[in-house]
Amino acid sequence: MKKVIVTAALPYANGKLHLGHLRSTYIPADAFVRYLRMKGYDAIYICGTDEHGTPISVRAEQEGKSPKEVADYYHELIKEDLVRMGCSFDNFSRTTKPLHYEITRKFFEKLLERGYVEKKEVEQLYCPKCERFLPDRYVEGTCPYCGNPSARGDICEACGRYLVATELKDPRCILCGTTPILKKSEHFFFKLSALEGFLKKWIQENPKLPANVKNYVLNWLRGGLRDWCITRDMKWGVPVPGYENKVFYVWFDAPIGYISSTVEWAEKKGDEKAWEDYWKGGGEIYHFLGKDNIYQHAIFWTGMLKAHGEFGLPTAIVAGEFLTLEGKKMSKSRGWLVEIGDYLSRHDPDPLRYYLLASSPLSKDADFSWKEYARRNNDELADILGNFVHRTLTFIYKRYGGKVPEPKELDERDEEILDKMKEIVQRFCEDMESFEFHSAAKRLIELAALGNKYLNEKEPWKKTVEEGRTTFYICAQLVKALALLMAPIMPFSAEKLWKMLGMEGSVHDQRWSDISRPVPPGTSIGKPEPLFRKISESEVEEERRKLEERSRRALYVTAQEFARMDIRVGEIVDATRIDERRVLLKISIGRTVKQTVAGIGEWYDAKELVGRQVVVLTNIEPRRIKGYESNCMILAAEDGEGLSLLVPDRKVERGAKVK
Ligand code: B3M
Ligand code: ZN
Repeated sequence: MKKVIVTAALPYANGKLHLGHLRSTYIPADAFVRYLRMKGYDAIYICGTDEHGTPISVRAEQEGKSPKEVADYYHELIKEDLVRMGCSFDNFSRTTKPLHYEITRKFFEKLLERGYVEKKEVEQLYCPKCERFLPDRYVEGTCPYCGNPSARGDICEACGRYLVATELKDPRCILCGTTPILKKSEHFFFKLSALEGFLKKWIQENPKLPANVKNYVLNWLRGGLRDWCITRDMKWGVPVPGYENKVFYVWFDAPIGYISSTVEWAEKKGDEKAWEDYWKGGGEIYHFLGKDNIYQHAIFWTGMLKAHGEFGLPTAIVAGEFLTLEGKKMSKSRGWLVEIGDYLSRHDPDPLRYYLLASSPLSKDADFSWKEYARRNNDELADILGNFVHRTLTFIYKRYGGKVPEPKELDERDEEILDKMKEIVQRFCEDMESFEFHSAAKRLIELAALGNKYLNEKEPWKKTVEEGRTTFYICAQLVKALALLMAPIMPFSAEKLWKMLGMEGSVHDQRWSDISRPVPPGTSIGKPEPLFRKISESEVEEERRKLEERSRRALYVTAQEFARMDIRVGEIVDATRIDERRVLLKISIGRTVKQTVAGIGEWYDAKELVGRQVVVLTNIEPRRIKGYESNCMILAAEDGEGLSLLVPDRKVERGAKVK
């Protein structure tokens, strides 16, 4: 049996997933693996959460939690959402498991041994105020390639380029806004430059690589490849052997997670070596991911696999482009998104799976709108597919005592319908194999529409029960084929239909090759029930209202939130410079022990500050900066000329509340 491994990008365990994730990655991968299983392949779906890197540690720092706590929380939520959406994972692991640490370390050692990794001393961005290196998301700046002003230290989300933090223009520390300095540190580099020729050829010549992926990568490759720094100076991550405060870069350990999740799957199965057939035994490897992950998979990961030497290379990398919501870019901070859990609290998974697959090719951007979603659900799923199934089954139920009738001799049209059915199934399979999921989803409706047309032509309701036998026999065959086509796309409804049709076993255990094996006459069907629920106009309005409200809420600071800020007028009683660059001032305010370390030394002289009244946020979470406690924040305005302290426009009582 052919071994196939299908992976979906490991979601960062730092937030809930939304419709965009489902569309680009998890639903297409699931439809694909379900399709392959029905082909009789030994296909497994492997995933897990990506729990390292600055995406998690930044979030943890902002919430005052440990990275592990954040990851524990989101791992469960993410897994539950995906499983409820029908994702049929064979294993869903975590990159914080000891097994993953061990496999990552071994992978690294192998690369070292084969000469693909070298140690270099390099200059890294360092925040003098926070006294720490600023890896990846700890620094923001302007992208040198596309000018996006909020590019991060490792990636520009606007142009998709992988960046090196030191090439950012106007970099700033995301914790305190300070301009970082360069500081030397020892790091490991993966020799990507040595693999440039190989990667170029591999991408050009890979017949299964979709065009969008190929084009992106070839375009990036034109700029040449630089060696890639795979370690970071921080605590959260897979430790680099032999160092205290150094971990692997998250994009080094995360894809190794595909392997460690497969190893875990084999161990759980009690067949420890079972994973090797997939990764080492010439199995096929399909990676599904969002378009912002193309570079890392096509270049870093493929390069790592090649350099390691013992594993197969990806058969294909399938990348889903972005999903907009009601025509606008989705945004967490602006509250413009629909979370999976929220969707599932009011709707079924299948219509969404169908919509996300059918709405546009995976290699093109798509839009989700509630109106269009309801239209597709109502017009296509309920009125065409559901309608044909329901007509057929209720007729059989009522007129034929709930048993699929014995056909009489088939006429030309009957034969033609069966041929067309096989042809549509054939096309469906071709679409699935070339990742044209939108086209495959349409075949489903095409087949149901054919059934409706056939019924309307035959008008069996105008005939006697006896005369209608052949027609309903043929319709039962179409219903069975529909259940099969639905299985990868709408797994829950497909199973429901399979049972209603009175078929044995699960629809998910069927094979495409069984398509022409007829539903035997005499098969007892169950009581027909509608497969799809219509979505009303008022529901659409309600969903839109919810969305608008969510984004309004995200925009505003509530009165309660504002009330939590204790802002007061205070008098500076002492100010001293504390760094040689004369930027940082340690300032004491009032007679209480409020003290802050502020980067205003460029604009204010320490001495002239003493005695002045300033506006202070007094209950900001205390931090240590340069070894000093900083437990309040002085407010200032910033413009092109620099900083200007906010001051009351007459002398007010010390401690006066600002509201
Ligand atoms: N966690 C990026 C993301 O969630 C990253 C994928 C890893 S796949 C190995 O967008
Ligand atoms: Zn800083």
